[in-house]
Amino acid sequence: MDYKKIEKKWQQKWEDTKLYSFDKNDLDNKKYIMEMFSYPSGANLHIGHWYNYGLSDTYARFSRMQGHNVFHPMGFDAFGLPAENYAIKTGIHPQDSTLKNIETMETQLKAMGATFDWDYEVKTCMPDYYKWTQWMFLKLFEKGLAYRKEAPVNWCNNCNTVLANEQVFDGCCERCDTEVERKSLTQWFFKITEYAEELLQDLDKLDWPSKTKMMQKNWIGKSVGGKVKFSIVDGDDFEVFTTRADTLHGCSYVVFAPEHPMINDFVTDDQKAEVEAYIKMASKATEIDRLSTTREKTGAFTGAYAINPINGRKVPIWISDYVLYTYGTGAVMAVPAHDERDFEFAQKYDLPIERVIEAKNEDEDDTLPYVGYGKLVNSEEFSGLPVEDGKKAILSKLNEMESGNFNTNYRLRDWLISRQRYWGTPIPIIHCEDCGTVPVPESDLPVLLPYDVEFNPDGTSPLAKHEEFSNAPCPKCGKMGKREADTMDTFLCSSWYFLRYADNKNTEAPFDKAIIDKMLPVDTYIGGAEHACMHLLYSRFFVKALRDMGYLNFDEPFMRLIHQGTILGPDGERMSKSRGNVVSPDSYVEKYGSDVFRMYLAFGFSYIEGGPWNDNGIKSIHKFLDRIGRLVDKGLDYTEESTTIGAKEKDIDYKLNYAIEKISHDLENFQFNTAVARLMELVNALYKYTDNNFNKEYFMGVIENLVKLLAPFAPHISEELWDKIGNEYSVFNASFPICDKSKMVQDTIVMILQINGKVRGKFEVDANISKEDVEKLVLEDANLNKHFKDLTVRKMIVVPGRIVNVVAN
Ligand code: ANZ
Ligand code: ZN
Repeated sequence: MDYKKIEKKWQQKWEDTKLYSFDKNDLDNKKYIMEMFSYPSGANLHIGHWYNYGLSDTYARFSRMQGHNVFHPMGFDAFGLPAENYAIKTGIHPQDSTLKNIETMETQLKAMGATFDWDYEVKTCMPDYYKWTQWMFLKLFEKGLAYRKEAPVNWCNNCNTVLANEQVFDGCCERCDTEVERKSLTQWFFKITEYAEELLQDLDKLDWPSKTKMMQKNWIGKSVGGKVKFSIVDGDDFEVFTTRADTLHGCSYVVFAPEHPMINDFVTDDQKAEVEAYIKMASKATEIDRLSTTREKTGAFTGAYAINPINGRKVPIWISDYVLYTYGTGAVMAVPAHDERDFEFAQKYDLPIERVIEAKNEDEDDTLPYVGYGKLVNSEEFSGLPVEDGKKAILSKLNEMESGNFNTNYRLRDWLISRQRYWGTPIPIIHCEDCGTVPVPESDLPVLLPYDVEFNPDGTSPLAKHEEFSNAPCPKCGKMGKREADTMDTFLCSSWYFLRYADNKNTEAPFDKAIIDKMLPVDTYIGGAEHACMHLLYSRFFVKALRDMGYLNFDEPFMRLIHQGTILGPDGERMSKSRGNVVSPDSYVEKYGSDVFRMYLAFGFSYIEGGPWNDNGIKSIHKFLDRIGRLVDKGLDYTEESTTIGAKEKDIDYKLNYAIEKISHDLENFQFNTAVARLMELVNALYKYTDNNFNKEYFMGVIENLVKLLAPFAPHISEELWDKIGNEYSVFNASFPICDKSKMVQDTIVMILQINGKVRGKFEVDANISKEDVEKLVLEDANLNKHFKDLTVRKMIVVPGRIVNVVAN
């Protein structure tokens, strides 16, 4: 078969007949299947695209053939840094390169033969889309969920720009390798922390990989602890956050994060120089570095002392970057005997290490630092209490003393959404001298992103230099103000695109509530695991916030989540240009066509796991498809007289239904490789069947089912074969075979005979035979009882349908 010709032909027909159009009038029967949309890069589709999109398309086709009204849209995550960096390098405007890349990718995705309904496409860089991203911002702003504050950000002194956390590698700028500094700038934030508890609780509702749920859980990082109030000798009070109030008697010093604004108030003149030098040095480390447990602890003594509220003891105040300013209260009570970081720090700076917890039972090793949950010692009246009771007792004593209280803390931070970049959605805000931060009225949206902008990075937001954009009248008082020049993090564009898909042409609203309440949540979402704590969390936040504002009626965006694995280079390493191990799909597709390539990806890897690339199996898939083609011909060309239906057909019935059952199960679970293996077994059995004369009518019935089973994997070839056997267009309007269980009961089964646990023979019995009859048969049948004729039978154990074990001596 000329696969490439077949592909062109059917792709054309699918397009002409709008085969994959979603039926808007049948929303009750919808099934929303989507993949994470694509970033429009200039290169051709890589193996990852084929793997992600090709195989989820197999799933979408299967669902469609099962009778679902499948909604399978595609779009482009089109704003962002790569296009801007490419522009800085080449001078090609990001808009021009992006739109061109989108066009190329659309063509390529169509050539893959995927069932996307392009009528629902979204492109995040188009005004008809980002108008509504701006609308989202305004709604969050109105609700108090978007706010502006000064915050430390990653700053590159060479590129003169803020960098996202993901752009910082080992503390250095990804572009120029300059050491990144922390700098305080006024930034926009979304208050995702307001939803921390619900984001945590609702994970239980989701059919997601447990590892991903665990990652979100840890990222949200709930811990229940208390705040304890200390006072500074001759100074103000401050609070520390602790989950181990029971260890308060062992606090031998306290530590402030270097960014803590109080430090200035209490640092002594003697220590000022050292403290300032340390603060400067610490500002270079990223939060990720600071959280590292292996990094050597550093710090400086402030010269000041604090009073431990539980016993009035005077303890020194240090600063160190192992304490984060943004977590808890930004200050900790250090208990070196029972905390590893404190222990390390105390050893280095020779601070007292005093045990206040000891193991409850003697077998437990409690050498210091002991972080276990034993009982309190050296803790005045609290000594002897188990840790949990000690915590409560100490906190309630402090409460009486008004020095402490219970409190829940989350590691999750508010989401920093502003970027000092050009190629993104403008933030719809005008700064007015008199009125302050004024939102652009909804009727003035979109705030268009101007084209003629100088976007070479020089430390200021590119949009600020565009006079026409920048100067705008205040919507409140009319006085000239300045437009917000920062753009939005592109993760904002992708936090709601699955909502827009459902109603992408709406010009009045981002979407119609009635429509999306029916079409959402997404039933199955397929994409990479690397998005666990960003996109997948942000989208959940958006849905919850929109729900609370009354724009939709569900709690979660993605009910089921599948992560495809990664295809690695042949060397087992991640494919990358610099390693030179990138395998391009192009030559394979050129040589074998899209069906063979897709089916090979299905067969050669476990979808969820991926693995190193090899093309060993691709030829055999090619042969396999040819073989199916010949099998169909064998049936069509058969001119001998048909045999009568009998045992052979019964056997094929069994194998066909077995294949149907397994393949359906495997497809539902994204286990494509085993599904293809079942298909191969079936084809082998059918070849055997046609070795001798057969029943043509019966055989063509089986072939029809075979083609349907093949269709999700090799859509073009199946459509061609479907047509060839004289069926009405299209195989994708036909229903996927359903397993007929009655055909799967075999009349006879083979049982194994064991004597004292050793296999001695096999025998065939009626499938429905009773235990008693099996025993009788074994005792009476000469062929069977000969194995134990010289022994006395003591016992007979029958495992129905499988084994008889005769115990004899
Ligand atoms: C005293 C103590 C004694 C602590 C002990 C632990 C063990 P989780 O569970 O992750 O929330 N901590 C508090 N604020 C911090 C900050 N801003 N930066 C770094 N560490 C901070 O961790 C809570 C514990 O982390 C708190 O309990 C505090 O140390 C520390 F034997 O207080 B603990
Ligand atoms: Zn004003």
